[in-house]
Amino acid sequence: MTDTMIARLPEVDAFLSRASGSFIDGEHLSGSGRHADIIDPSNALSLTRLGLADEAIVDRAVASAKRCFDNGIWRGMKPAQRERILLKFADLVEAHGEELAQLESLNQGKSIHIARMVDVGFSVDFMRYTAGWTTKLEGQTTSVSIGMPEGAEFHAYTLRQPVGVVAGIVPWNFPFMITLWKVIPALAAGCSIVIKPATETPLSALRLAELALEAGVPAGTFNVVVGAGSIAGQYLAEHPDVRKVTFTGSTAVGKQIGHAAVDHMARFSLELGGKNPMLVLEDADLDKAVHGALMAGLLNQGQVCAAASRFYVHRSLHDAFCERLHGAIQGMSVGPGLDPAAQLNPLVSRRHQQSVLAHIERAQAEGAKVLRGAAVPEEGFYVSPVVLSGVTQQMTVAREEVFGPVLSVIPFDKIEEGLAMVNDSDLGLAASLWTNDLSQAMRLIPRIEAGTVWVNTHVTLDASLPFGGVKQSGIGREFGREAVEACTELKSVCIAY
Ligand code: TAP
Repeated sequence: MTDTMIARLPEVDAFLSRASGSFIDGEHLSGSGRHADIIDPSNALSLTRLGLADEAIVDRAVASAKRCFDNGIWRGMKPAQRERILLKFADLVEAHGEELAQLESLNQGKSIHIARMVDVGFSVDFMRYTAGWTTKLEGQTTSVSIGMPEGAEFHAYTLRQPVGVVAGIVPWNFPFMITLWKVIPALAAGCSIVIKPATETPLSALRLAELALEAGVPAGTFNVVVGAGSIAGQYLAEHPDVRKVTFTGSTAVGKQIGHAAVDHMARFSLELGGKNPMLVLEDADLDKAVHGALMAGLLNQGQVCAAASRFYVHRSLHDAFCERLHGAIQGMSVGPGLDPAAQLNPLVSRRHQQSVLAHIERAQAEGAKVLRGAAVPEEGFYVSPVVLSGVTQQMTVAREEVFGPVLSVIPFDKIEEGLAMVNDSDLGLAASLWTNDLSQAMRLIPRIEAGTVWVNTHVTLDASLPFGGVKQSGIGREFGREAVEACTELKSVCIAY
């Protein structure tokens, strides 16, 4: 650990003493009587204690969102006015960027650099881009051929209308950013929203709800319920007044949410993580591939749905690739997120730390060779990163999402063999291909089973590029026009004259 920790801003401490639980109708609300400590993953100490929502509090949040939707206070505004408010919200997030980055780093454990650049920096771009769709949603006129009654003429068109109350259920790996991925498309479409953050990481969503209010988003349009997934989350997904559920998290919970949504015919989108491969061809630039692998595998300690965790490397590069990855992870400095010199930070929780350690033990027991990284402190939820060599497709670590700093390397000889292993997964969120052979890349891209394929890069997202999975990685897309349209219903109108 280094002695370069940055000082906490007074605004962070002020927020920690102000937050009390959920945020409904523009006010903090302490909850049902049950409480949870919100933990700093670097030392396992409590940052604050929040009241937890039960079903009655979820009812209040949904009722507040529905009231705002029904009275048209938000959706009835001129689109340009809503766009201006969302842009002001983005300006406020930018102006409070350091405070928000510190809050996210403290609660999630992540590096302050990532919190500043990715969580806040990317989110501000995302907010501005998505706010722009507010004024660009449109239907179409269609050329109908209706033949009766005789002599009648018709004018027909489609109308895009906000779907109603949206429920957003958010995980703990990028709580700030993923909250905004749910909130901004919903608000741009004219919906109101109830966010349920992960119980471990609710702080940034609560602060965002305050800033939205300050920007002019009417009270009740953006509510946050802090409560257990099995109680508040499930009840929210099942709520008859919720018209769309958007979820990011595990495949198992995603399926339950999909079923709950279908039961009351709510629309739903599910972003369910991945077991994402990197395919390094014989001609690849090894320096770039190693650098890319470290970035793709260890960003946020590997707690990234799009992280690379299976590395298929041509046999001619395999040993050098493993050696260089191993060298890099041994030399990493370790410390809390608020230590700018730390390259490796704690995982989000004791529960998740134990799950990742169990995956590493199991991989070793199944025959993988474990190349360990820098030593980590016992205090806090750290896991030393590992490179696993000698991994086979059948091993659990090659098949299940670990969501931690665990890089499994598997050699291949023929491209077809590498491609077959890339596609040999139930999951299909993202993949990357490393080669300088343009024709090879162009031939392989359509054959890779993933929602996103990167070439010579990995985990590079943009607000304009739809993001989501195929196979067990989910249904629907975040970002771009698709994310906003997914918060609308298409109405067909046919006028006889
Ligand atoms: P999940 O259980 O899927 O949690 C994600 C969100 O769903 C949290 O807000 C959680 O609330 C809520 N939730 C849990 N059970 C629910 C239910 N029955 N109905 C409605 N909402 C519910 O993820 P996890 O257990 O925290 O992590 C498990 C694994 O999921 C990880 O190891 C990783 O493999 C994967 N994961 C993937 C992603 C992405 S980005 N795709 C993100 C996180 C985790 P609580 O926090 O209160 O439980």
